[in-house]
Amino acid sequence: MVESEVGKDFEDADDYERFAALCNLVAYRARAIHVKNDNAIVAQRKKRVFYFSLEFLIGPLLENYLLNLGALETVQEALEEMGTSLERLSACEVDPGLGNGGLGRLAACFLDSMAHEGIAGYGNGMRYRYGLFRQVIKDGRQVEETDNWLAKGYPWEVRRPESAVEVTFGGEVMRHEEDGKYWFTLEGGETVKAVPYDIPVVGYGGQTVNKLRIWSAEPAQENFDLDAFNDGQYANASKFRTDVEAISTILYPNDAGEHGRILRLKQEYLFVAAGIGSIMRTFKRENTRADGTVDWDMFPELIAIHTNDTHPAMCGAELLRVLIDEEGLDYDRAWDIVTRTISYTNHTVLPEALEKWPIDVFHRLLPRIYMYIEEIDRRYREDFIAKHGDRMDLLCETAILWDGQVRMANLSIICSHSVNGVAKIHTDILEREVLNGFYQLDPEKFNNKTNGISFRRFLGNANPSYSRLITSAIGDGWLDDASELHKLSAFYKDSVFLDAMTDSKRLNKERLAAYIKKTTGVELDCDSVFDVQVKRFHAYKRQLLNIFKVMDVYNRIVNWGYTPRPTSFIFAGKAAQSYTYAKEVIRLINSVAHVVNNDPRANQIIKVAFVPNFSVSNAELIYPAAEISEQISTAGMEASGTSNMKLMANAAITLGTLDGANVEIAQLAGRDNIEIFGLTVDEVEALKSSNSYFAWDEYNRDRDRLGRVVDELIDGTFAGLSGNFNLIYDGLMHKNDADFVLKDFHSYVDAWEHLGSIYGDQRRWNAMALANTANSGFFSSDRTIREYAEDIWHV
Ligand code: CR6
Repeated sequence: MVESEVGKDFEDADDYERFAALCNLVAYRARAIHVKNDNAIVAQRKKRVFYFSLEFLIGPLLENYLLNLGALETVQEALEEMGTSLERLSACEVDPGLGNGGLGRLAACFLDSMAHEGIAGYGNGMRYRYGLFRQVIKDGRQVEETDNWLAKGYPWEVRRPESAVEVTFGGEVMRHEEDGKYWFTLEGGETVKAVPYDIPVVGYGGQTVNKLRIWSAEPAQENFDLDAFNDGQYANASKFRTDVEAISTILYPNDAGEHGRILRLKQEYLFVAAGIGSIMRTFKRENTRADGTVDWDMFPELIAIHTNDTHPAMCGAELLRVLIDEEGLDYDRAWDIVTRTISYTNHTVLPEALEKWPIDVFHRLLPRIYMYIEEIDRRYREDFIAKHGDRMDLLCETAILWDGQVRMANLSIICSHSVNGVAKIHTDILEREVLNGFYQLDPEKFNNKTNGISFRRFLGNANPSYSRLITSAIGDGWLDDASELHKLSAFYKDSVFLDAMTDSKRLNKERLAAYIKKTTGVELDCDSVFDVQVKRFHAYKRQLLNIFKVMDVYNRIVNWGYTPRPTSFIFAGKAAQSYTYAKEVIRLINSVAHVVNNDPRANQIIKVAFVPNFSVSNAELIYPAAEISEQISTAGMEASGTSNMKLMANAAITLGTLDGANVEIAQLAGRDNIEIFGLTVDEVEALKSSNSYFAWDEYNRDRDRLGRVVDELIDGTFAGLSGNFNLIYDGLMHKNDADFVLKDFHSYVDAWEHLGSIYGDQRRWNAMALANTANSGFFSSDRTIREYAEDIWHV
């Protein structure tokens, strides 16, 4: 294979060439299965699911695909015989940063699970030229560098120019009339070519291979200006190409936040229009009758389109446009097809993340789509007034066009037959508050689908020592069906098993410590507790609360001779490039690390490490080594969270608030096996609505510990690396601590100390940790996908 792939002998090929050849071999096998599956889908008239998402954080694929094809061990052995190793070759794999955080990784886990469940499920996304930025830390600060993930090419993708779709922006809508009939066309505008790249998605068991299709924007015609080029104006000569390609150049680096850029709107329309164009083509090929007519009634029977958050909100309007303008269906029939085909998941309650676009911008960029949105809105209002004329308050809340803006969540909901949240408590909050208007009108449309994760990747591949231990105890059925992990409950009192857990954790801690030493220079003590908070940086996720705890522990060690359980505090995560506050929290963590790690009075007891550039690949080193899982968001703010599930599966004990999926973790693991602290959702709501929370009261109540930590933000204690932290100080003391950091401080530190007191009894600790793994099976994305398949997609 190496010979034919790179034209060299195996001996002469370098690691990358060998790696690429191996990928090609796997992809070759995968594509053969895919073609077979595809033929069967057509023959059996099986329904296909298209998962539209602007983000897919797929991570490295090689080891995962070998595991799924049942070839992991064989390949490992073969490579060793050839004088190399799988570990060495997979180290060459890039980790495509085509997502921000949880939402993007969820989409990738869903692809894996759809393939595992034998569902014909396809991802539809964007092929960004540059992934999310690479984070480096300089003087404690996050610095963003370009992530040129395609520099060496990407061995898993296949370019499919023959399946390109033309997409038009701008232009003018013209009305035509003949014999009393009228219709519209779009004239002029800028037409770009969306070119798909396909990546195979290999399901566990090797029976199903689906694909992820990602789109790249290219000029529709080669508009190269030869005259300009000959004049020496090279940039002008290819300006058009550059403008078009800009559409698929970057992924907006924002997690759960609004993106107010016109290029973002272009991306949203491009991947929607291209995706629907390609679905249409296949549908028509497979459903055109002998007389040339198309069996449109079959459309919702054979196709489900799922919209991941509001980014694909235009799916409804685009499908309507194609069915009416291009296929000649009447409005009512087309609308019926739209609403029976589309479904929508909401991923956040943050008001700033509920996407809105100014009508004038929208109208100029997408005039025909805008007309359809206007029509959807007009009919919605008409129907609303007929049915609930006395509830104009609800109409303000639920209409699409309002206050000069297009409200994308409302568009998504109106075009969908199903709306779901991503954890029980999140769905409750949607129904009760954020989307209450819609819920009152149509409660049947709402349902919950608690998120899930891929156990094969995050336990199977990421944690080989623990996986082997689990498999030796209960067999490897858990890879196929994570609920089998329940069988581990037979080992809660098995001292041999519990001691083996310590050994496995130790190996993982050493592996992570070596990585942290290499990337940051910080040396961790593997006898200390590994306390981990890894996720995007956001005020509501309260990394600030965590570092406050570290500052307090440090103060007490240095001043009061306090000896806590020795602990390594490990942080990782990126902050959106423009999110100054979150970046200041990163700088604070690194500044505290700098002081603590260099203070001989404390550094034998505690250390702080910030792992730069959090990504799927280093996450796979971090989760298995964790012992405490920090899930400390302000109650009511985290829709679900998924690192909480990955850490639970890897036998870390959750220290968390009753927020997002933590609530379900607590129920499943049992309250004795998880440490809950802090305000509840109801308490947070009560404090907010009564305006009875005052940050200064908290500060004054405890000047010795909490007050001191707050003062240290601005008194120079941690200013050594790059200065004080006035912005954070102001947010707490002058803007009254919107995230209740001060309010939850004491119950949080107490809860942490309680965990530290248990840790000394390793068997007790491991039994608790094992109860977490044993009860984590519910959080398999296979389960989540089965629920989507049954309740929403009907496949
Ligand atoms: N930031 C939620 O905040 C959830 C994921 C996946 C998020 C997080 O709690 O687990 O989605 N929301 O459902 C958005 O991105 C809008 C996230 O990743």
